[in-house]
Amino acid sequence: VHLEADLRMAVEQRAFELHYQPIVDCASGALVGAEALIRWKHPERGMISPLEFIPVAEECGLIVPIGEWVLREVVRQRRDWLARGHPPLRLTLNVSGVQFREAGLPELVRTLLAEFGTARSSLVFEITESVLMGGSENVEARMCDIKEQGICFALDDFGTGFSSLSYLKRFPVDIVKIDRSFVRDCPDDRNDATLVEAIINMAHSLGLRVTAEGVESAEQREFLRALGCDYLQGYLIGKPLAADAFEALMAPLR
Ligand code: G
Ligand code: G
Ligand code: MN
Ligand code: NA
Repeated sequence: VHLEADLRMAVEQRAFELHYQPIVDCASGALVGAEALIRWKHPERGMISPLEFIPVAEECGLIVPIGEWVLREVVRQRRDWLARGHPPLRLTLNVSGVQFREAGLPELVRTLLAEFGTARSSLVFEITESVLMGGSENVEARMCDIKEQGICFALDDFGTGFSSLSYLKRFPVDIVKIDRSFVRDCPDDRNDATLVEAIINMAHSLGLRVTAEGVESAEQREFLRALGCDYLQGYLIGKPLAADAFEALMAPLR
């Protein structure tokens, strides 16, 4: 009930942190990136999951300042890691539909990239299919505007929504993230295994890269490797980690 009021205060006090979940190259196992995932440090309730507060934030508009904070924080974090000699990883962040449609987003991206001197092709915006569904002309123009600044787009939770193949063709998406509900029962469940194979082949034939989410077993990893999946993410690879713990993970790569 008081979530919205608490959230408003959290925005003012910057009571959020980002955790980073590693993403590896499927063929080599090399660390290539991380997904930034927001956490809310609530004074009484402890860490609150985004599943609980992002829908509230979208409802009341607070997602705009929160999303701006996430973007700024990712860009700042990337610069600091590079300055400390860590490898140039590709950082991905979730962009909500409300934030994506905000008039000021392309300008914000421009400002932050200039301010932090971020190299091209180092950031990925994860959007869901629902974002592509409203007003296609505007959506496409906006994606192009943002992509011109070197940012890539990944289609998150692929397979769970309307998953129209025409979206993949029509919009300038670079990466498809196969939802973890399809990966979970692979390779034993033949239906899921067939679907995952079909998504990978279709994405590749359209020139897109594929990230499998929710990879939890070595068997799943080998299955995905055999299918030529590009990137892996999931508890087998690593859980989301606080920034300093993630930095420790990168240290041997320096
Ligand atoms: O990390 P976790 O499993 O708790 O994330 C739950 C959900 O919250 C995921 O669907 C994820 O996409 C979403 N999420 C995590 N971080 C962010 C964020 O910074 N912005 C938005 N809009 N969604 C996020
Ligand atoms: O919707 P999105 O893909 O952004 O959701 C990411 C969420 O998935 C994160 O909250 C993260 O904690 C969760 N997650 C990441 N890897 C795994 C995994 O291997 N298994 C399960 N069950 N959840 C995962
Ligand atoms: Mn995501
Ligand atoms: Na997802």
